[in-house]
Amino acid sequence: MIWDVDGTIAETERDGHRVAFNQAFTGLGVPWQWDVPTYGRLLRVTGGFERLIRDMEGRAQAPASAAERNRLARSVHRRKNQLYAEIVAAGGICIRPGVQRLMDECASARIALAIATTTSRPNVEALLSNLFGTGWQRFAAIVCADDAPIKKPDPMAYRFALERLDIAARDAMAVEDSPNGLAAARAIGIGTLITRSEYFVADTFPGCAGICDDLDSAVTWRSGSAARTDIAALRRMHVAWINARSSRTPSAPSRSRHRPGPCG
Ligand code: XBP
Ligand code: MG
Repeated sequence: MIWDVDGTIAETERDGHRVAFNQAFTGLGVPWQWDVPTYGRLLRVTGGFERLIRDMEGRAQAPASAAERNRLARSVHRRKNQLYAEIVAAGGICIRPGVQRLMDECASARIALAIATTTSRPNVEALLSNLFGTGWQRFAAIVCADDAPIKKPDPMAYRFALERLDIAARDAMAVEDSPNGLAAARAIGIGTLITRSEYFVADTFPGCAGICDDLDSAVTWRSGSAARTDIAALRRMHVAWINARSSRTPSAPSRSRHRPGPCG
């Protein structure tokens, strides 16, 4: 199970990263703020640094030269990450429903857990150590923006996670909350469960393996549904997704070459 972080494990964006960006703007004398809808539009750009650059391209108050905008984005992003860590340490970000339970179920079933995120490592470490304590080292692979600089929707983070886990794409499942995250996992053939987050609640997610409002709520997939996402639901969803892919892709590896994976 390869987990996205922001929006999937916790609702980090509106009350975490966005608030920290605004505090950094104020502290550094940057004359603008990001309100909730503005940040929602900017979230289509993955990566906090890239988000800053994209926003400045359309702002009259932003520095004129690309070099100056780059410099400003670097210092805002650095300060934002410090402030984000403070928000997390103060208990400002909670784990989403069902995440801890499903991770524990995976661990009991000896299903490896991994992380594939476009977020910088310090933010991932701040969040996971706060949510999971010392147990956050339970992940067999953690791929962050620092490891995979080409960000989602590029599949680089997922490719590196598969390499570190030493498994094939069809033997993994991803858990994501955003269209860019789904596109990244799908691009290398990983079946993806969508757990809707507040900023992507209106998206439709064509091509996902399954979808739910959160992991403790009803989950549906191509040929079934369950009251919540547990290991049994994941296995059935994964099989349905593999079967649907095989019927669309005649050249897919035959069943005899399929190594049994975590979800069937
Ligand atoms: C997460 C991101 C990140 C976070 C902020 O996307 O796009 O940019 O918003 O973190 P995903 P950084 O959930 O798809 O991985 O400031 O460290 O980039
Ligand atoms: Mg996300």
